[in-house]
Amino acid sequence: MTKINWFPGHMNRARREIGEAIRKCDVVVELVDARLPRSSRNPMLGELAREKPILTLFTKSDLADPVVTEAWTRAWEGPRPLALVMSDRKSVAKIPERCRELAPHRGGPGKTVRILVVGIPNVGKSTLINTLTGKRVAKVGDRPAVTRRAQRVELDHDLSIFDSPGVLWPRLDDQEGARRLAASGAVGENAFEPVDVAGWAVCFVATTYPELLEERFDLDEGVEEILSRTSPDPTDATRAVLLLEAVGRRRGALRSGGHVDLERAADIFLRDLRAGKIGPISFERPDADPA
Ligand SMILES: Nc1nc2c(ncn2[C@@H]2O[C@H](COP(=O)(O)OP(=O)(O)OP(=O)(O)O)[C@@H](O)[C@H]2O)c(=O)[nH]1
Ligand SMILES: [Mg+2]
Repeated sequence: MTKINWFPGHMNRARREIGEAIRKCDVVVELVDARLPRSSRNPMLGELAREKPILTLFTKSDLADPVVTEAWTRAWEGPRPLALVMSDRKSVAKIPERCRELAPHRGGPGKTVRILVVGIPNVGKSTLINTLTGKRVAKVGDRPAVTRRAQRVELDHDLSIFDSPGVLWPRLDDQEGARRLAASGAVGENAFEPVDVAGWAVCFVATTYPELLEERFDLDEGVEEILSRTSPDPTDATRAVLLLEAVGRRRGALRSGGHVDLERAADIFLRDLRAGKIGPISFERPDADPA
């Protein structure tokens, strides 16, 4: 397994800039990916935010397993997180009230509750800001935007939001979390081997959500069958290869001689997984060993 080694550039500068932005706000809105709340959380946010209240939002909850998301919101320390879809106006409409509750000393004339949105790359920060403001203030799919001078946009007479989010870095100290991040789409494409990450992910889906995998790819050889004759040992790649081959064969990802093109099969699988086409899938559970 090739090591995933990725870091958003200029981390120290990002850390300083976010520290400054946090000082100018009243509520920090922290975005984590509902599919992997543990690994998509920034390890230093608590320290950076110090005494400022943090409202956690689980983004992309349309892509996560709702039962697991519910368990996560109950197990979370601090104010109960909201599980949302960032592009959905009704979904994000609950945020202002929660922010007002978290900053009761603010809200009078000249004392708007100032909200700062923070989170790791690709978690949905720009989408949320645009949905909340009803404007296209932040570029969706854009790369880290901390360098732009942050402006505040009024959300209401007593509430405002910075139009530039704070881009945080995820935890990459453990390789299993890094693999989950890569599978979810949070890690730059050049930092990992797609066949490694897709191989891990297809084994995870096969063991955790076998019926979703069978249905999406209409697998002629049952997933159970492949699982029963291969080892779950992650150092043995047989299971991953057989599953990716089954996916690739179904999608016509073949090379001359009828061999499956594993790289193409990996791309197909990861694209479907990230778009939610396989079904709602959570990569982490609150009760599992902290990884
Ligand atoms: N399915 C789903 N997709 C989402 C959701 N929120 C954001 N996205 C998608 O995720 C991708 C990244 O969204 P952005 O809003 O650009 O993320 P960001 O946090 O601003 O990313 P950076 O600027 O790179 O740090 C886009 O393709 C969005 O359409 C959500 O709740 N559900
Ligand atoms: Mg953005």
